[in-house]
Amino acid sequence: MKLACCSSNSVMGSNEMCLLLGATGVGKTLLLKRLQKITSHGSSNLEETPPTLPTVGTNLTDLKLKRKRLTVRELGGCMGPIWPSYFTDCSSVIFMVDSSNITQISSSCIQLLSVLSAEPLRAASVLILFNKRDVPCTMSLIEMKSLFRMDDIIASATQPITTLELSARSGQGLQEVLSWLDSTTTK
Ligand SMILES: Nc1nc2c(ncn2[C@@H]2O[C@H](COP(=O)(O)OP(=O)(O)O)[C@@H](O)[C@H]2O)c(=O)[nH]1
Ligand SMILES: [Mg+2]
Repeated sequence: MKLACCSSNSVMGSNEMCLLLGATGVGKTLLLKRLQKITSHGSSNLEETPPTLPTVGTNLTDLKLKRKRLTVRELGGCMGPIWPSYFTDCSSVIFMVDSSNITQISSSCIQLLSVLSAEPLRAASVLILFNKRDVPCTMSLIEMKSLFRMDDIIASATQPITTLELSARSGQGLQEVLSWLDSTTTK
């Protein structure tokens, strides 16, 4: 297990902060590794899937985007009860869902609703990622959004919400995630 790991070049406090939330095993750490590789090496060669360890504590990654620098803070799924202590001073939130794990949908939905109703996040930009699109027989985006009642969630949320399909393994959707991160504005 990886304990409270921070990337070595993290410059906490000086960058805009994005929180990366979601249940254990949805693919948060792999997403960060992919984004860091693309932004630091300009490489889109994603043939190999780097190994990930369960994140315990928080994992900070700095990204150099086209328009700005950004720090992404992954919070391990098992830290759910203390996620709110990280809600201040963040301008955007990525909430990740494993599209191949139907048993996680209701708990993910409850976690998402509690994130969206948190006062410090009422003006944050929110990206909901349906990951693991490469796994055979996953539900379609339309089916996932329907199970989450996403239209109702978006209509009642105070935040601007974007939804995207992703495969952190194959790379599908990674460029869209980078574009979204680059386009969010600071509170
Ligand atoms: N098939 C597939 N596996 C993935 C994908 N994203 C992550 N994984 C795998 O899911 C497992 C958990 O990933 P990890 O990034 O550690 O999840 P985290 O707990 O949310 O940080 C690892 O074995 C990853 O390789 C994906 O898009 N497709
Ligand atoms: Mg992790």
